[in-house]
Amino acid sequence: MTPSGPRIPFAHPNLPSPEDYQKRKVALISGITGQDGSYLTELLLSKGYHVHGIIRRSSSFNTGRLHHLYRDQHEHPKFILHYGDLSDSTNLVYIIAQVQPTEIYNLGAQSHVKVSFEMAEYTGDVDGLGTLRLLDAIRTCGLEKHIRFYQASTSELYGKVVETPQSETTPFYPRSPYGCAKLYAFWITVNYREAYGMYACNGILFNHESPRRGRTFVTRKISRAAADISLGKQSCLYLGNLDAQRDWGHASDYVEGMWRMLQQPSPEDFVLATGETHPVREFVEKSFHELGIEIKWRGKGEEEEGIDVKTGKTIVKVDSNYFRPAEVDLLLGNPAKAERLLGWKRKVDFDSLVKEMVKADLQAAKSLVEDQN
Ligand code: NDP
Ligand code: GDR
Repeated sequence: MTPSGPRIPFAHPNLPSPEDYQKRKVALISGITGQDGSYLTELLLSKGYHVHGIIRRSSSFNTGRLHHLYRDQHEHPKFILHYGDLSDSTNLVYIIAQVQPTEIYNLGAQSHVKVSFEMAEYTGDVDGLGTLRLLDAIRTCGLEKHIRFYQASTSELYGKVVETPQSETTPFYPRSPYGCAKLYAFWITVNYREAYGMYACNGILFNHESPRRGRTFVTRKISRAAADISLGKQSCLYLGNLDAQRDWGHASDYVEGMWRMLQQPSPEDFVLATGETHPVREFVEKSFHELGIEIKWRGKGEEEEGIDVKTGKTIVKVDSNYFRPAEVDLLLGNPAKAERLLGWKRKVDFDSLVKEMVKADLQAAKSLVEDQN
């Protein structure tokens, strides 16, 4: 017996074959207002896609990262935003039925690991069950053979170090409610691929950053603070674990990999990473160095601080409030499969990433100072 599942309240009565349907190139992005959503939108618009995004209703402005792309839909009918939420199944069904996308990129998530310890149930609901809701919405619309689905999986699945470098075959051992929710999302994506023949892929992406990175993630927190400290607008940067090591790439490279995953003859899961790892401490040193400030470290553990060599002032301090109940000590990815099968390779290296982020934050901080004068 072939499993078929619920049928078909909304599906188009004259649905073309999956091959003909795919020719339309219509993308739907959850999490479009986030860092990756904005770079992916740029990429897909440049490739001639119609791009639809799901945005959350908010009392304050949350579309800043799309500002340079968005025009009123009367002027720019190729880019349309819809109100929605990964916790609202009916809304997801409605959007998919209306948009009839050829590709869905599920980037929406409560994506902050530390926050997930404080909002564990919510994170499980949105990051874990939210993925199920989207997959089921596709089936409810009768489009499971027509839509290609990308799931934003993460190197946080590896968590506790079992082996390095981490690849598609490394066992998972998540270390946070976020990692556990994303583990469910990973497997439900695999399960729907196997159970219903859906074209559904997991991109297991290692950390990727940019000037558009959220301000509470460590790289952006550092680049902003370094800029502000160099201008005398802030005196000290407070951080948690300086010894955690991450495989940091640039978001613009990684969205290219997401797109490539959905252009293959058959769906598979892929790691995207740089193959290099660096401690948080090095990101701090390099950021200040870009601004002509050299740091020397003094003390250990919770007492550690970074001193400006020239002035003798403390400009970095450890604050244990930023430690996590369980930490992921080391991430180092092996992108060999993506390089071989997708022809993907990161373009931006670690030093260029730090430079770009610090430069952008310095410029922003300077123009704010000018505005205030
Ligand atoms: P961001 O935190 O910048 O963006 C998250 C997006 O999800 C925002 O658009 C946010 O909307 C939206 N969102 C949050 N909650 C909901 C909800 N309940 N319903 C619908 N949308 C929601 O993340 P990134 O762009 O950095 O990451 C994109 C995805 O990739 C995430 O799923 C993340 O977990 C994953 N990932 C990220 C990596 C990275 O290094 N950046 C690495 C590996 C995976 P709003 O703007 O309104 O808050
Ligand atoms: P991460 O990113 O948890 O890897 O998740 P984050 O930048 O938050 O932390 C990286 C490492 O830096 C240490 N750290 C601090 N982190 C923050 N945020 N603030 C601090 O003050 C601080 N001090 C030290 C952390 O302990 C950690 O070890 C990101 C998110 O984008 C996830 O959504 C994504 O899945 C993973 O990357 C891959």
